[in-house]
Amino acid sequence: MRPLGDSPLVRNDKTLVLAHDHGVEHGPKQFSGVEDRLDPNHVFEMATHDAVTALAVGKGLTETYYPSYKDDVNLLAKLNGGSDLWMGDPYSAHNWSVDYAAELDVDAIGYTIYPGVNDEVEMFEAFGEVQENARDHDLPIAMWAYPRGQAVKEHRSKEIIAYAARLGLELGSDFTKVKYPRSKENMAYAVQSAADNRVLLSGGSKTSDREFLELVEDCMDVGVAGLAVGRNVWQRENPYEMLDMLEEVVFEGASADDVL
Ligand code: FBP
Repeated sequence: MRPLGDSPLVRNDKTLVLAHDHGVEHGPKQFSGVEDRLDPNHVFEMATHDAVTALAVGKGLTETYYPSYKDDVNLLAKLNGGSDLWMGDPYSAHNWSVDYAAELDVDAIGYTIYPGVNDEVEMFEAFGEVQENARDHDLPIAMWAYPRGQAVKEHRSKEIIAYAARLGLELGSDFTKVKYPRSKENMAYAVQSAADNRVLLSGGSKTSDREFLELVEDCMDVGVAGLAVGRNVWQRENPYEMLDMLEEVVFEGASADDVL
């Protein structure tokens, strides 16, 4: 595993990224029932919870809100993204640079790739540049590895998620965020496929407390390095209660039963 020095992203060898790029990826409909969170201050405030080792947001939220939270929030700069209005082949447009993110004093870089899409070549090349630039600035980089495209019939299958995890190792990420491949055994295979790379579970749409915490427990059991979770935290009526429970399951090895 590439050492990360004293990166604030890691605590007891584990990581919890609060992902909040949904305003780009899915738009305001994601805030239905929790409209107060359309104000990003609420989510920056959540990211001050001890369980959160980094908050992943894009350029606009970083420029506008991060200056007020710099002392209390570690920021993971999500450099690319795309709206769900786009009807073409999946693509994630790069709209700010590592240099600019470093100027804004962020703690880490995040970048999506869609292996298998028609533009895979461009996405891999772009990731290569971003990765080297992140190294120049000594910033850890997290890859959102989401296989898509015509050859990907089932994007959460055992082999596809293991392939996504492996790509993180091969292309030089420090963390690789993958979707849950439908079983604990399949996740164990993804972790094994990633060898020394740190695999993060992508949270997914909001489920019950028990369902989500049992999923997290299963993933931690098989060697996942932590989570990059959005909706299962910030869409909750009481996100702080969930963060309290996640803190114990992710960093202290508690079970879902222990914390519920
Ligand atoms: P969630 O935990 O809410 O699933 O967030 C993780 C994430 O990767 C976000 O960073 C991103 O906005 C979203 O999932 C993409 O989800 P989808 O693949 O469903 O568009």
